[in-house]
Amino acid sequence: MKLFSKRTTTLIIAAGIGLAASAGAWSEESLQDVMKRRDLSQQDLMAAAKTYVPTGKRDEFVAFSSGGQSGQVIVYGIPSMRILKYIGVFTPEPWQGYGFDEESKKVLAGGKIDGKNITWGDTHHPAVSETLGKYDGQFLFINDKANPRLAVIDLRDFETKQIVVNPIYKSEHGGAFVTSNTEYIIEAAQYATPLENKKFVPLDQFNEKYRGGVTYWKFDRKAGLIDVKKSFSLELPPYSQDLSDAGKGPSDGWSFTNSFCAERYVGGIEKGRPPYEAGCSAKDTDYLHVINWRKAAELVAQGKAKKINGHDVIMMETAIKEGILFLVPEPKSPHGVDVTPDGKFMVVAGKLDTHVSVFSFEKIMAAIKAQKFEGKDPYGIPVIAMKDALDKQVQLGLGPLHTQYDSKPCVAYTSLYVDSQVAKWNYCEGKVLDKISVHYNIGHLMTMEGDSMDPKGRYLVALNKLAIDRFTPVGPLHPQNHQLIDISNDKMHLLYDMPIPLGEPHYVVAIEASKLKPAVRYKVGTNSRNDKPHPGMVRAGEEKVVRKGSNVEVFGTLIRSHITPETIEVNVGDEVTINLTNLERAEDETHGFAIDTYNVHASIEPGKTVSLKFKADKEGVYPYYCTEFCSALHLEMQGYLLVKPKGYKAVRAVEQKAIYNKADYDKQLKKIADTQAVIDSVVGYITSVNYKDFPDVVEMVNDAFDQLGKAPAAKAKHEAAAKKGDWQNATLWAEQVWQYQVKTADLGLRAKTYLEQHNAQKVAK
Ligand code: K7E
Ligand code: CUA
Repeated sequence: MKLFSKRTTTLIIAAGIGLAASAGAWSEESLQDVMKRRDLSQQDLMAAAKTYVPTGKRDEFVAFSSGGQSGQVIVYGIPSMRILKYIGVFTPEPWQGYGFDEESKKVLAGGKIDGKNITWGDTHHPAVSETLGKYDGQFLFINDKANPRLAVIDLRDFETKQIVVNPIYKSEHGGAFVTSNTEYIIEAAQYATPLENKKFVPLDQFNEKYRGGVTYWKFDRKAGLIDVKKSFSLELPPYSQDLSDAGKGPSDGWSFTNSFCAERYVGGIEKGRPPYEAGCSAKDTDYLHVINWRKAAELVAQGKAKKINGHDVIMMETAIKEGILFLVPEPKSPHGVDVTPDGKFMVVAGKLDTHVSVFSFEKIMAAIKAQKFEGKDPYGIPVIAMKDALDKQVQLGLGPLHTQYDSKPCVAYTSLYVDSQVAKWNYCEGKVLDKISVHYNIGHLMTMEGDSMDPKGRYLVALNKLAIDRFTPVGPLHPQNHQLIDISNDKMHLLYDMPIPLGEPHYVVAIEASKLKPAVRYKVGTNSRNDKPHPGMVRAGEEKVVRKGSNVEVFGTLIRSHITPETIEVNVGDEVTINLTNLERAEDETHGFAIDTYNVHASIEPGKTVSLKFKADKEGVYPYYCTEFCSALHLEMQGYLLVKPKGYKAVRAVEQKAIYNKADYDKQLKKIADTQAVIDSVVGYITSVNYKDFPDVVEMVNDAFDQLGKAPAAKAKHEAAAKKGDWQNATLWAEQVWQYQVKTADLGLRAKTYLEQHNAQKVAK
């Protein structure tokens, strides 16, 4: 697209007026007319008013949703439910260049298992980092159930920085859950396997050789990374550990992990054995694992762990002897275990039981202190009787799964999978307060900061597995349905249905938007994936191509509207590395970079440096271009990669026929003078107000002057050419001066608009 000419613009406006007139004066429709035409009730209008975020306004909360099988994270706003971003995590994501530039490939390579590239993930549970049990908005963690991995996302730039592979599991589900100060990120195994897992072990040795476990990944907040060496695990029985939660307040230092199939049943329907589903739910109870992680960490420091696959594991024998591991029977096939905001209770919901069980941390501690156990499990772990640990059970409905909390004391919400309902109830008094139907089959639910010590109430999102009859059909595979529910009153009200078309999200967390402080730009030359200066970075004017044998390394830059260099010549068979730095300081001035055939793409946000690597194994002509519509001359942001055949010799240099004359040159000079007048007036305005109080504007102004600072060199060139009567080069270099001016003016106008909108004040000169 080129800029519209005046004539086209006039035509478009004229056409617009004609359309409005023929459609019968839409603007004169009343609210009642619209309600009638669109068949809307008063309730619909109320829901719309509660969720609609007008242009220019923003959401109160930001949600981070697991992207399920997409291996990504979905970011959306609440209450508008507008999607803001997809974050590539376990899966390549081309828009962000994730998995296509060298820096992000390195992050993904952290997720290789036994040298195998795994380019998808089954993300289940995101967790925001916490300080003193409250969301601090600094980091996000998410697990991959299919391949036992955990990822770290930095919320300064919403980029994935690290993927770690669990060294002893083959699947995991009870992650990511953080301890109160994000000392550790908890991850529990799901399907039991031998922990070394190097050799074949037949299923008939399930009870003896197969194991579960819980891993505590140590988080180094300063580095923003998991410290693999300081992380450890606990060996657990092969009970199919499920969801976990960390204690808080009085229960800080402890963690809780559910299990299902404590029967340790091994199926084999094809051999005539009853299937897993029958064998795994035969007993009335499974086990809640109660673990003192703080003491466990001390034991590891004292050298009491065993190294398995190079990783510290506290064996069951040690855990029992040291008194850090206990079991509590819980109604069969439980799913969620959710610690209350005050840290006093653990709410467990069993899929096959109509009750939620509220366990008391105080009672559990009393039983441990008195050494009051009803017995031991087959591995010798002390078992606390259910009645000695239980505070109460509350009947909620069919298929309770997960629980979240309100800002109002004692108020909890539990999802009912089979009933397709959300139950609101009071866990102090043990009574049901309200129920609302959802469409259909809810898994997790989520309230604002509702798993922290400081829930914010207001909204609840129901994450429904089925979306029957809610959306326009799009084939047999339906989108998922996130339903927004108003919980600010006694009765719950359904506000909005949001289709999620990327995978099956299992869990979502939402944080107050004001707690997030994302950056707008990087320090020039930053490798965003490790936050360090990138060795491939160059500044304007320093661009170069370095050849060492058959290795060609390009050090290039991008700024509106050119890529430097504009031609890259290599020989067939060369190993090519292209480093690119985006020199822009202006907000949202991202450039993309793509070369056809070689499967490379980069997203280079202001200040970022990336490198792209490929082998130029086929001679030919390969255009490269910027993939973001960054400016009026974006299409001209282009160049050629020329892969020359063996032994090629250039015959002559590129020559272009002269087409400009003195009149053209004079026209250019006039254009430059006019544009300068615009720049002067904008600069006059900006410097007349307190623009220095607005860091974003300061960046734009710096950027603008950076552009204008390049004009004198081009001016010298056009003047020198004009002196010699070389009108061709004089005209083109004058055009280049104007290009710098246009970019300056563009930034200046943006700065001016920003200042006006933010009520900048006049300053004394
Ligand atoms: Cu219930 Cu993986 Cu938390 Cu799905 S999980 S719903
Ligand atoms: Cu840069 Cu388009």
